[in-house]
Amino acid sequence: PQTIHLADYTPPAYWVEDVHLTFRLAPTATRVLSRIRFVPNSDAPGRFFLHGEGLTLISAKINGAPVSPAFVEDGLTCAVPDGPFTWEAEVEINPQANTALEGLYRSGGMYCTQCEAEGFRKITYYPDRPDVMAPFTVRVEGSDPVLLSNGNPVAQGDGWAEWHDPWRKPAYLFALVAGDLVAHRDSFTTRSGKDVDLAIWVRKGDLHKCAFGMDALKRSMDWDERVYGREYDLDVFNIVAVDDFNAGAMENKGLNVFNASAVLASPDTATDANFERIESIIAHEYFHNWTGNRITCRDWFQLCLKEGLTVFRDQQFSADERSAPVKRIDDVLALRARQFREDNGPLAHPVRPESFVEINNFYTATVYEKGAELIGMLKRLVGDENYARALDLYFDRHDGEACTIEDWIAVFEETTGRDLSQFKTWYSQAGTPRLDMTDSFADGTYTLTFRQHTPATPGQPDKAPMVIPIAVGLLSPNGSECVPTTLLEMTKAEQSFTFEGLEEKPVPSILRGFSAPVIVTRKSDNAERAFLLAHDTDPFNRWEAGRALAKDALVRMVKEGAAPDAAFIDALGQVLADDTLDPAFRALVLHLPGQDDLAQTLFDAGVTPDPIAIYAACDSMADAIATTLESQLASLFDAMQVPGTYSPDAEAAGKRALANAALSLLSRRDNGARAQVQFDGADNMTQQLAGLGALIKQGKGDEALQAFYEQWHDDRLVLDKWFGLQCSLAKPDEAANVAMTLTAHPDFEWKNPNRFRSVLGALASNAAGFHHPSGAGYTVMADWLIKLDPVNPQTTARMITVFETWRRYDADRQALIAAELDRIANTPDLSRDTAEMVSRIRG
Ligand code: BAL
Ligand code: ZN
Repeated sequence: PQTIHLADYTPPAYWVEDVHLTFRLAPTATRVLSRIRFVPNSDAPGRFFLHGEGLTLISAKINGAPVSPAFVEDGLTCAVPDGPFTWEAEVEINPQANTALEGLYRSGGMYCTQCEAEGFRKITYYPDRPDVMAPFTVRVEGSDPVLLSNGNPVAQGDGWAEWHDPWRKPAYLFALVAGDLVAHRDSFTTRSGKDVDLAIWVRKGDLHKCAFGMDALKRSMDWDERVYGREYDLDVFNIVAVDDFNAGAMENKGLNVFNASAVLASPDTATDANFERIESIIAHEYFHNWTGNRITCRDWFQLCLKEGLTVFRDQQFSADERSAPVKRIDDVLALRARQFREDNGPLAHPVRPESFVEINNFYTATVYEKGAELIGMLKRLVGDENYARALDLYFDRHDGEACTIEDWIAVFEETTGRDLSQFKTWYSQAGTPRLDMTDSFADGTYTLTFRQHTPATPGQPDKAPMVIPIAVGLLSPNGSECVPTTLLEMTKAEQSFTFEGLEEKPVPSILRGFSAPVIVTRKSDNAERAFLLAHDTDPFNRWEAGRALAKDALVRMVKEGAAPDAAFIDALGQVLADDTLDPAFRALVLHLPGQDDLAQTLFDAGVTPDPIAIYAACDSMADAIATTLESQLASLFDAMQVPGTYSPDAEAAGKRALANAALSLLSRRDNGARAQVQFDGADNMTQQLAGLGALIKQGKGDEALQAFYEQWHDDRLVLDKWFGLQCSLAKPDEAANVAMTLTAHPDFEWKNPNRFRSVLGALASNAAGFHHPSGAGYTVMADWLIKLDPVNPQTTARMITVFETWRRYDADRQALIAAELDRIANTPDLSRDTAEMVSRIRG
């Protein structure tokens, strides 16, 4: 397969002036008629080429005269006139056979599309690249009652509907949906007085699950007007829920298509975490209307231009709607769990990659989450006002264009007069910088000295120093803050900063709010951590101090066979007792570090991690916490019950999170008694699932699992939870077997990505089970990846990242994983997606 390089970018030889499409829908033989007006690009003359994949060409014409194009790799070419011309084609495609869920496909009896990144070429012949933008007019003909496409509805009749999208867009934002759907409707009046019809389209039985998503959409529209000055620009905004979808959702212009799990929620079927995720994904897709759609990417190497910025914007939105400190901690937890892991292994790549084989493999945590961190750093470095001015300039200057990271950086340079060339290194250099720190105090002057170092990553042995915004505060030994948060700008490999006029040596609180995506390698002692946990005014660092205490205690248990640290448990008790602290924050402190996180920490410390030993340490720490803090946890559990009708708001969800964290520990003491009561009496999914999880962990879940199945087997999204919980909570010895048994269950619809992930993804999340020394977890995973690859390469290639950390482990485990990776690699006709991933992971 061909490797595509950023350096090889050339502009398109032909622009598209407008596009007319007619779809004659039929499950196995849909006809797509296109009429496209092309104009030569006088700046970059070249061959006329249209992408196309898996299409049957019925006829083609240029300016009305039949032509016979030449088929070349990935598409066709044809002799064309000098000057503008009209291309017409009729192709046939088979949506029913499209199990890859890219292009036009069938899901649950409806038609839907997914075109990002390169799916439109599976619909018709077209210059399928994001820098070719055009207005689209689409006629949909079919027997379904609902026929949707992008833009505004123009006309409709019996068995047809016409849509026009006046905003020039790349083909990856094209969408079509047809089905027997019903709508949850509402409306929004923009600040300039334009009325927008809003609808969430679902299957009939799901209508009661749309209210929260609609509310989140209206709040997003309002927020984008208030905070970014961005108004919606069509008469309608449609969202459709589909069961079979590779990712979370897609921002198609005016017609967002959502994985049902990312939009449908009712109190009895969705957890607090589900509601929160739905709110952020609805916001994310809506915000793309400006950051992604009105201003798009010149080429796929610029993916972070829209994704990093849009993730940053959705994170800001959630922080405003909920608790900002809790949101920041959650975001950093996710960043460390997914992006740091990626940066530390064979899949490390820059936020703006420089080459790829299959672009679908670069929808990664690095592009998205680290991309968002770069926006946050930029905002910190230039200040809020300059950030707002730079964004205004970006929208004014580039509306309707396909842009690059250079365009993005330029608006900041022009707004501030600052040279941001060093900052750009964050886009080109892979790997997580390590930040070390030493300090000294003499004559009232406190000096902090930082050293930065970024480890080598594939293809990048040597790294340049980065500009790192380090937010620092200083605390007096009595616990009061003597220097409030100050932003230090580190630009060199080693750099010192001084603070004058201090009476005594302060305690530093560094990297407040996680001001840069780096790993602080400085080893503070536990006394300092306990001090910061008790006194830091920065909520993030307060949590971070508790996290460091927990990690230190667990690492000593694994490495040295130490007993659970009584001082840590005592400090935990003090946080739990502090009623001034947000319950959601206390719940986060109560959650022990994840087992994968501990494995990486041990590996970084030069210790080969043993997942079984890590599991045992976490288990015995949880026992010790439950025993020592039992009465406190019991009081907390009672105090945090939320009476009355369920509401997914942040305050109630925070209380439930704390109560359920307590429940999980208390179940070790009461043998699951409270969990059983909660499960039996629950009137919402958060409580029901927490009860079920606690029972499973105590080995008492059989009856509850059966009852849960009987109650929910008709609800696909809830049934995913039933599958997932059994795999993620299975004991290490049993996990592979549980997964294998569940894959034989009649409800294991393995071609549905959500269901596939609910078993195989959940197995991988069970670190000790997946990495059981028998290798059974690896084998069941590889068996299923091999089976899924010909059906759905994208989901396979994403799932294979479960093996990305394999070099951390001992020789026996490495040999077992290598054998499975080789087995996958040697599978005949492996997809380009999976072949690229397996070769990068295997190295
Ligand atoms: N653009 C793909 C889905 C998303 O990031 O919103
Ligand atoms: Zn996005």
